[in-house]
Amino acid sequence: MERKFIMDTSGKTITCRAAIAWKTGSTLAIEEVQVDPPKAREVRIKMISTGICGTDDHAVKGLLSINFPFIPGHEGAGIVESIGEGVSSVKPGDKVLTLAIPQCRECSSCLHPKGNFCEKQDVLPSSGLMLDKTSRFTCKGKKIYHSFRASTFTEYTVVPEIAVAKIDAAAPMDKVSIISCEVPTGYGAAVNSAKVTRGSTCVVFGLGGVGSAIVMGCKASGASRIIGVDINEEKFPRARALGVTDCLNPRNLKKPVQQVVMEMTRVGVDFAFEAIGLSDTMIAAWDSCHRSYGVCLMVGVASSNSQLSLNAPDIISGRTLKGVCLGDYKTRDCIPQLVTDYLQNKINIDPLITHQLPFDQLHKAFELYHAGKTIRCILLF
Ligand code: PAD
Ligand code: ZN
Repeated sequence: MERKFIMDTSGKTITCRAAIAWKTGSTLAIEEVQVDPPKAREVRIKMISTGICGTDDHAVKGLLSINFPFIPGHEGAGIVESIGEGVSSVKPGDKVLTLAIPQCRECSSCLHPKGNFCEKQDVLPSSGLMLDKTSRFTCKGKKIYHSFRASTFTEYTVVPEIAVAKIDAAAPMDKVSIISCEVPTGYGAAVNSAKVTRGSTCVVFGLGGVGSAIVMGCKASGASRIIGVDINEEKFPRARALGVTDCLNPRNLKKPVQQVVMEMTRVGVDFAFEAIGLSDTMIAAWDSCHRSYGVCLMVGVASSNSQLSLNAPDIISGRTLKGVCLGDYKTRDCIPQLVTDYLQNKINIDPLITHQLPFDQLHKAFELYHAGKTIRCILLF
C-alpha cells in the first residue's frame, strides 16, 4: 500500500498541512500548502516527527534574521517520498533525519578535519530559499520561505540531499527526530567539542532541551560536579536526575551567578556551557571558568543584532572561548551513528522527551514550551 502511495505522488505537487509563521511574533497558523516535487539533488520527505527547538522559537519571534512567511522547524525525522535527479545517497522509503547544517563534502569547512559549519548552510544568514534561490512551498498563491533549508513543521518538506542523513531502518521514528538537533548539539558539545574530562567540574547555563543533553554528555564523560543554572526551578528535578549536582536560580542569588560558581568551586569550573542564547549568560559562563585552563562553549543562538562584550585584558589568562554548532559533528558522517548508538543502548535519549503531541496540537505544544513545562515536545504527524 505504502509503495503504491509513493508511486502516486512522485513528480507531482503535494497538497498537505503545514504550520506557517506569517509575520514576526504571530501565532503559527496551520494551513494547506503546496509542496513542489524535489529538483535536482533534492529530496522530498514525508515527516513522521519533529521536535520544538529553542531556535524555532527564536525564529518565530523574529529574533533571527529570517524571511517571513516561513515554515518553521528543523529537528525532523521522516521517510523519503521521492528524490530529484542526481540523488544517490537516499532512495524512496529510507528513514532519514533533516540536518540544519548540511555537509556538502566540498567546501573549506567540510574538507577541514575539524570544520562542520558547511558553507552551504542557511542559518547564518538565512535566505529561506533552496540552493537554487527558489522555494518549494506555496500557500494561497503566495511563496513561503523555508527555515534553515529544513522546514519540518509540515507533512511534506523538500531539502537538499546534502542536508539529509540516512539512518538505521530500525530507528523509532516517533523519537529519533531529536537526534537531528538537540542530542548532537548538547551531548556533542560535551563529549565531542569540549571533550569533558573525568573528575572535572562543569556548569551548564540553561536546563532546557539542549542544556539537558549537555548535562547528559558531562555525566557520561565522568564529570564529578555539574552545576545547573536556570531561572525556571521546575527544570531542577529532571536536571538532577540527569546528573546535575547543584542547581542555581540566578534570580534568587544575592550575588552574580558567576561569583557564586567561583565561590562554590574556589577556582572556577573546567568547562562552562551556555545553552540559552543571551549575551549576559554568555558572559556569566565565561566568567565562571578557571582563568587559566577553563573552557567555555557557547551553544545558545543569540538574537541577530546582539553583541558580546568581554573584559579585553583578561583574555590573555588562557581560557578558551569556543562557539559550537551541532556538537562540531560533520553532520552526514556522524549523526546516523548517534541513532545507532541509541539503538544499541550506548546513549539514552528517552529522558529528553517529555511530551509527544499530534501535529494539530501545535498550539498546545508551544503553550507548554512557553510555560517552561517541556524539555522536548515532539510533534507527531
Ligand atoms: P529551551 O527553551 O528548551 O531552553 C532554554 C532554557 O534556558 C530554559 O530552561 C529557560 O528557563 C532557561 N533560561 C532562559 N533565560 C534564562 C536566564 N536568563 N538565565 C538562566 N536560564 C534561562 O531551548 P533549547 O534548549 O532548545 O535551546 C537553547 C539554546 O540553544 C537556544 O538559544 C537555541 O537557539 C540554541 C541551539 N543551538 C544549537 C547549536 O547548534 N548551537 C542547536 C540548537 C539549539
Ligand atoms: Zn535545533
